Amino acid sequence: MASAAASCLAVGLLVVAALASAATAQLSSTFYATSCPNALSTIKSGVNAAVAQEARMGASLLRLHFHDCFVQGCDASILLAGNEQNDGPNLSLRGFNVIASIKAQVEAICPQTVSCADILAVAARDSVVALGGPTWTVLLGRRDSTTAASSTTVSSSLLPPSSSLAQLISRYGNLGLNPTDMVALSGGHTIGQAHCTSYQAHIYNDTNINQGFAKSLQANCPATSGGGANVLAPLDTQTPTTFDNAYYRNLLAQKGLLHSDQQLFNGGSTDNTVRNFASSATAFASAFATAMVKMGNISPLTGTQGQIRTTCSAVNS
Ligand code: HEM
Ligand SMILES: *[C@@H]1O[C@H](CO)[C@@H](O)[C@H](O)[C@H]1NC(C)=O
Ligand SMILES: CC(=O)N[C@H]1CO[C@H](CO)[C@@H](O)[C@@H]1O
Repeated sequence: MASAAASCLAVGLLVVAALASAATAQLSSTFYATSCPNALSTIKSGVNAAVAQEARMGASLLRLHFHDCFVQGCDASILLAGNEQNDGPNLSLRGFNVIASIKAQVEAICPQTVSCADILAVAARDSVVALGGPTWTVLLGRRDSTTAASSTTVSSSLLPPSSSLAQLISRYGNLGLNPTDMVALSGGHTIGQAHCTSYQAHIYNDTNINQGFAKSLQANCPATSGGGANVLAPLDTQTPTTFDNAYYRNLLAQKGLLHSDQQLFNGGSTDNTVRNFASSATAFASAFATAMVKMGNISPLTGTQGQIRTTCSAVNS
């Protein structure tokens, strides 16, 4: 009796949950459990090999998933050659070959089963773990788009590093991510590198920057327009290949590399969240994991929508 009542209740709850989320995701952690039980271990091996060869690749793979989700939803449109990859805000995306190689290995064991969008989501998680960060359960079942986003969609979806706090809060808010999620996800900048052109204005023109830090960056990044095109600096100057909370301590010291980074700690509404993540590695780890799952839920294609691409860089012919 009790168990019948319980399962009745469970079915009732399932129906309510299904109705409530009908317009959003229908993702599940066990999506490939029977159709491709070795999918996740195959992706993990590929990521670990790539990160062992070059630690920065972990940052590049995390960024690919972020860009994918912010532009037209997590549908691997970012991987379609040509369009999105060549738009301004995508400046310097990398890791396409690593994803292509992982996809080929997954196709070899389970043809046309595992989407490129899911590979990106799992690779982002495995990259963070490989660099010492938190883990989380990745929800799966995304399908791949059959169209790339237009360049106007890309520009309006991704924000430039000159963005203000209000612009950041608003853009994330439109995608269902609250200011705490926004501050947590920005902690992705605890790894990886940026080009001089991305932080030039901040180190020459902003006043909310540590002067010694600004001077040391200016030594390699000239103020001239288009200058230092190939110059890179770490987004987290302390520990650029470790996924930790040093990014937030940098912000407290006015050592954010990008104007948009320092906006999170500049006398505004997110200051306390930055202080919290700077002093508590576990608070950051838990907020980051939560926010990554939310980001991974942005407008996925599910069911019979889209397709499972056989090659991530091209729509199936
Ligand atoms: C909307 C706010 C954001 C802005 C304005 C922003 C901006 C940037 C810029 C300008 C770069 C450097 C590009 C270059 O100069 O080559 C960069 C790199 C990076 N971003 Fe963001 N980003 C944002 C959010 C995020 C989020 C949410 C994540 C991940 C959760 C992320 C992860 C990364 C990583 C890992 C890199 C380094 C990539 C590499 O070394 O290859 N970013 N970002
Ligand atoms: C600094 O600001 C001035 C005035 O707005 C502008 O002309 C110049 O290009 C900026 N410098 C950099 C490096 O962005
Ligand atoms: C990897 C990639 O396609 N990067 C492009 C991003 O956008 C810039 C500016 O349009 C291009 O120069 C890059 O080639």
